[in-house]
Amino acid sequence: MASLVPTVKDLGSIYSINVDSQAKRYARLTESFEKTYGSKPDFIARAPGRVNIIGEHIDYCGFPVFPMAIAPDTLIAARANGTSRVRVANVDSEKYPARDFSATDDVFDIDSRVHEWSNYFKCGYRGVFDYLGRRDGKGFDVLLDGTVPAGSGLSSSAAFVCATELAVQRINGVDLTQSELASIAAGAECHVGVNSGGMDQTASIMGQQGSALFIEFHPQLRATPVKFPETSPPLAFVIANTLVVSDKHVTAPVCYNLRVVETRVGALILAKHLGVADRPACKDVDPLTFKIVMDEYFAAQDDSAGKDETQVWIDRLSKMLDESRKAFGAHPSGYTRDEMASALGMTPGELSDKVHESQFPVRAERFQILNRALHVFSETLRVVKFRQICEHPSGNVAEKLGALMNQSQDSCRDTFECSCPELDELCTIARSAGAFGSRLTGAGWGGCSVHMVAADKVEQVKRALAEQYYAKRYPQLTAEQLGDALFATAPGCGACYYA
Ligand code: NG1
Ligand code: MG
Repeated sequence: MASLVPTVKDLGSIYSINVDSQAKRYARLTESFEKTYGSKPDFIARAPGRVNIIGEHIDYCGFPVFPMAIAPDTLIAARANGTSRVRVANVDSEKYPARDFSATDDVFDIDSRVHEWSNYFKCGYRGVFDYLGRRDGKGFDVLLDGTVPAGSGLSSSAAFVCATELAVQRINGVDLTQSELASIAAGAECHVGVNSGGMDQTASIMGQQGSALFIEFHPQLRATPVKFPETSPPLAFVIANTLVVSDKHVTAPVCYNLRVVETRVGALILAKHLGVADRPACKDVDPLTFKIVMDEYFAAQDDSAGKDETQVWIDRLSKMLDESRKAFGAHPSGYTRDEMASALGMTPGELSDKVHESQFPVRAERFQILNRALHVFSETLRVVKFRQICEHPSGNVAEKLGALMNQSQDSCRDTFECSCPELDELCTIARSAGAFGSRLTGAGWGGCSVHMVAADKVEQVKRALAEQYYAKRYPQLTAEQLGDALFATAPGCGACYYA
């Protein structure tokens, strides 16, 4: 069994950088825990953030994505306290003050209107017990140390919720599978008011050292490790944070949750257009997604004979792109609420219920269904092509993969409208400095960008970003802050325990 303070060798398999400082971090956390609660923790649970390489805003449409776990993470030091109270504290106690609540009632009572850090802990706790159908959770003491910057698109929230789940199941003597943990965590984040997909939680739980993950959500959750092609010099990834904080909690009604609604309404209208809306697979599912509509449309057709899996994807998605242009083409500048409702033969109130607006309210004059659909289907095409190039490399693989990342960024900026000037600027600078491909990662509207770079160009690209972006926009950054905002990363392993 691993010790509470992992050896440098243990850590080497998780953190490709700063292994010594990580060892000190675990030791410090154990010491602080002892100072706070009077005894050593029983164990430390760790869950990483992730960077999405390609496949943005398609997880909640049921389509596959291509992320990898990274070194920044959440550590939760935990010890059973023999009561039913949970005491949570954070090493950054100024920003995140200590809280105390009951494991049997309070964890089920989450006010999503209040931005409160411990809500994410409650989500993780509640997720496990909702799944078990019980309310008899045990109390424990918690000290948390997170290094994934909040609101940066690197999934600090998933790292927090997944680490919590790990701690909760261990304290309560429960043993869930990785798929259960990932699905529970994905569903649990809805309690903080975000109508999210399952990419982040799956990457955090199932991440594999040295591989990205091709994650499918439908018909069931499946994560296939995929290695990047071997090139000379090897491929490396640089993450650059705009330092524009995209606070989902605040922006959800006009950004993230609005996009979810636009794609959900799109799925309903497309199902009607394709004549599959009344089939049980579409009628009885909630929420209906573009993936389900596509599968249902092809269910009765024998379109895959003699084709490999990638070709089937490409043909089906191309057809969906054509059909989307037909289905939504009469509303090139968007739908009003009335127009969406009438396209579906519903009242605006019925439609609002259908997309769960009481839980996730959204605001827009016009809903851009055509553009959102074009992004979703074309982005999925890029994901399956990206995977195919990784698995069957030939020719200029780095250039091909980079081109797909650049096209993804164009689509996120122009068609899905989830970029921002700072993200665009980072991409332009990195490409000029030699990156093969550059794009935003995660939800967008701020947060981080990711750049695929030849290993021998990492310093050159970082220098260009430091001089042309950070020095100009954030001249006051210390070297340490710059290091947290701009760093190279490699695929790391998923959630685990120490001791
Ligand atoms: P981040 O970047 O963590 O806010 C969000 C969603 C993902 C996915 C991406 C966009 C959450 C917890 N995560 O990620 O499910 O939809 O945006 O691809 O909301
Ligand atoms: Mg998040």
